[in-house]
Amino acid sequence: MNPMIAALSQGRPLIGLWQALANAYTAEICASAGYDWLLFDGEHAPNTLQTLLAQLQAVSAAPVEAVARPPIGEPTVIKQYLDLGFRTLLIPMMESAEQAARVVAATRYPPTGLRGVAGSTSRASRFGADTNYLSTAHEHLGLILQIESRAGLDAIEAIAAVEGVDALFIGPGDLAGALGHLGNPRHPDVQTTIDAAIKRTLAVGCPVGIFALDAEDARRRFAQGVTFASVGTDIGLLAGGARALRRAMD
Ligand code: 3PY
Ligand code: MG
Repeated sequence: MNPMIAALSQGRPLIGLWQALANAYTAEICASAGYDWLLFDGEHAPNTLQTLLAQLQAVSAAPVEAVARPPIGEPTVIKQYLDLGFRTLLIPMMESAEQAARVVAATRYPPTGLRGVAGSTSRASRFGADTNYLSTAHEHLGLILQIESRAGLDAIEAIAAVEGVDALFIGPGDLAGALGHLGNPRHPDVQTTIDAAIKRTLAVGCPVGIFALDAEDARRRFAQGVTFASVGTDIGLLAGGARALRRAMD
């Protein structure tokens, strides 16, 4: 089983750090900091398959789950991420059970799904050294779908019920925009909507995670039953540290 999904099913809180610098060296630093998972962002960070590969290689020796977010939940992109060796994916902007089923199918080989077959040229199969890869790949995958729009909110139960969906993840940034509070995820309307989304996801027995706004927000969300939260970003740490040091010299 996928170790992150196994830990989530035991309800162990998993603390994550967002990786948006698109850089293997900084990813290696973050991988040594004790987080449970790192999110490599192909949606909003300037990543290519090559930069994602370098980051995955840089963290491979560390006891941290490398989660990747493709820019879109399309089969062509998903197979490239899986072939690189990412086994846990976070898919943005999920809005219906049909869409979720298509994403699940994109991660499974035929006859259950429609993932293309790279065979021994994929890093995921250790270049053919894992001779069972084609028949066992699905056992190691973790699939987390993002809820971050009104349509996504409406479909929480339906999306969570799709076989192969392991967890849902709330995106407060996009959700704030969708609810008319662009740039203000702390707005009370956004916060109460998130409270309800968490409750509804847990009520159908599905683990739920969130992009927490800060450590305090993460603690509050864990107390509500969220089992995985990113608590900051590499960019935030670098920018915050750089600005604070400069201010200290005023
Ligand atoms: C959001 O907040 O919209 C996300 O996708 C998490 O970064
Ligand atoms: Mg988003």
